Amino acid sequence: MESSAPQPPLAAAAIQIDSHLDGAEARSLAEDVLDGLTRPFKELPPKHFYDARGAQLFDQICELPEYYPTRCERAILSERADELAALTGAVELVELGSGTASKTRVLLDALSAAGTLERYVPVDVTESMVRECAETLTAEYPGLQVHGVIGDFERHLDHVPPAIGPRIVAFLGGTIGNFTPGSRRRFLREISRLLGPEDFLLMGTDLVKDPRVLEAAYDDSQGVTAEFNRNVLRVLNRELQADFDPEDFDHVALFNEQHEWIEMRLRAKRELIATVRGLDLCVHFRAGEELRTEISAKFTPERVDGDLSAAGLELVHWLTDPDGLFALTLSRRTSR
Ligand code: AVJ
Repeated sequence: MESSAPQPPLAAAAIQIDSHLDGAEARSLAEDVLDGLTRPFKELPPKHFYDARGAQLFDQICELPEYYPTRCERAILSERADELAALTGAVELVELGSGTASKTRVLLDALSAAGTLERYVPVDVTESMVRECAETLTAEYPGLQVHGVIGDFERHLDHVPPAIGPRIVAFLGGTIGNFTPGSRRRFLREISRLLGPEDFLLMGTDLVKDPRVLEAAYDDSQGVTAEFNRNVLRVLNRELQADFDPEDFDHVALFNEQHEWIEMRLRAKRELIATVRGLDLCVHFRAGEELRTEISAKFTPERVDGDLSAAGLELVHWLTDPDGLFALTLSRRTSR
């Protein structure tokens, strides 16, 4: 299924947008809820946080004093983007989960200054974000082609257009941490299939550190993260006609030292039964029972390296902020 938005003549040449949304998103929410809320240890995957309100809350999280990853990643990018541009010679940037593309400009600026920039390929499930960033970026960078892919990067990587020259595939923000270890390697392997011999993966990973720093980043004093966490219940209420009262749940964030990941959970303040009408489902919570809503893995250099190698990738460059809180890695396919 492909569609191009009507554009004024000039922009028409610069922008192409393919949409791969076909109702599978709604089905996957239904499946995840049925599967996740009927288990002895209740769980939902974090991808369902991001409706319009969730995306807005996440943007607010990125501004919080406690939430360092976004700031650190942006600082590393600003510091090293020119070097990355020179090293890769990339003519195009593919960005998985591009969102508002706010950090993207740093890279586009560097590629543009190096004189190599030709195309930007944002991949995101949120149609409005892909369309808006296509409009603004083609206006900001004269001559830039934008080929947007509206879809889920876990399912639609096949629809990323073929490379037009050396490219950087960017997967930023530490989102790789949302995958469980096994599925993380599987996903990295899928990414590696997108890479030709001249291409690079640029990935952001949050690093293991003092648990107090980590836990504060996921349990901020203004309660924005708590609202973000509870927002998944509002998504269920709206999309699946559920009747959760988000205020029945406390926000919990803790660092699991054994797995080296942050877990966010929603803890029922009292015994309750929620109805999910769209699924004909009743869900019982004991008082204090928890629903896990996110894991966000934290990495050591060894773990990043191990995951990359397992996916057929080799580390080319390890970039970190002065405090060593966050890392950006540049890697490429292992040559054989
Ligand atoms: C967007 C997945 C990178 O795990 O830090 C922020 C999401 N969750 N605060 C992260 C998130 C709670 C974020 N990622």
